[in-house]
Amino acid sequence: MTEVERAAAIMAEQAARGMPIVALTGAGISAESGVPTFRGAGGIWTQHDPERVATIRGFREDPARAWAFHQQLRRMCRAATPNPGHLALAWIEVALGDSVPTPVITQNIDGLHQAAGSRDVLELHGSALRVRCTACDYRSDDLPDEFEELPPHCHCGALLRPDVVWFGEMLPEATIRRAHRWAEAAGVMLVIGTSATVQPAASLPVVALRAGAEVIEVNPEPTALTVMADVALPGPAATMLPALVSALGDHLSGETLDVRME
Ligand code: BV8
Ligand code: ZN
Repeated sequence: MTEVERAAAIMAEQAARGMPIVALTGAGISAESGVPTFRGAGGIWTQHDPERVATIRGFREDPARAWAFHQQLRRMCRAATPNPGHLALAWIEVALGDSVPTPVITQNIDGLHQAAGSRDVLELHGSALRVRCTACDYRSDDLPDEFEELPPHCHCGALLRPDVVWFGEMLPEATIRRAHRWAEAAGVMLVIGTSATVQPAASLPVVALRAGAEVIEVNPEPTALTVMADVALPGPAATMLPALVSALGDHLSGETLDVRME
């Protein structure tokens, strides 16, 4: 039995018991959509100092500089389309139907899971596509990518900011609470494309393991989680996840789930 088949058998068994199949994703699942990862070769943090562009202090120091970075990020996210990895997760949701919860907890801010059709996406770090006011409760996810002047201002006169969670900022309370609950309830946690370095997201797989979930990691590189995972699938998400879904199909209603990923 290959590791992909073993992972599929674990998912099928947990799904048959109605146990949630919870995905936790990081920047790696969007790599094959052309959105660069943050760490590792060519990562965003090798070209930009997160202190200056991804902290509230850096924003306050020079909002135009932070906005120039985020404007670039927004452009890349807007230009990206879901890859077979995103589509495979949306397929799992369809294939398992309403009787098995399949939430997607993501650290990503690119909106690609929603674009792929996943319906229960928890955005731990917000969205690069959404903008909010630093003073009033204005929020929008359809402002133009190119603002005439940087930094952009709200109609109330205050500065606008990307609706993302910067380092040192709290995650949206309700979202991280729900993510914790899913980690505790999970039958399986698929941990895909994350270096498992940023807290508190990186603690979710440990919460799941402690609560008795089986953890399947999809990542071409080993991470701190790999030794703890029940199955490690060492490859890119856009290849591994469709293979996993096809193997899962062999277990569901007996025929191969023909997951055509065009
Ligand atoms: C918080 C928005 C409470 C950015 C991001 C000391 C001082 C202050 C804080 C801390 C501290 N020590 C720890 C902390 C907490 C800090 C933290 O964890 N720091 C780390 C770096 C040590 N966390 C926080 O600050 C969080 N808030 O804790 O508040 C608090 C407050 C004050 C003090 C203490 C606590 C907020 C965290 C959120 C930060 N915002 N993004 C923006 O857009 O402006 S984080 C950033 O990292 C992205 O969101 C990203 O998603 C996230 C995690 O990275 P990954 O997704 O894992 O991506 P990465 O590039 O790292 O890895 C990619 C992986 O994919 C690799 O493993 C690679 O092998 C793999 N891969 C590559 N290709 C593929 C692939 N996998 C599959 N397929 C492929 N094809
Ligand atoms: Zn305002």
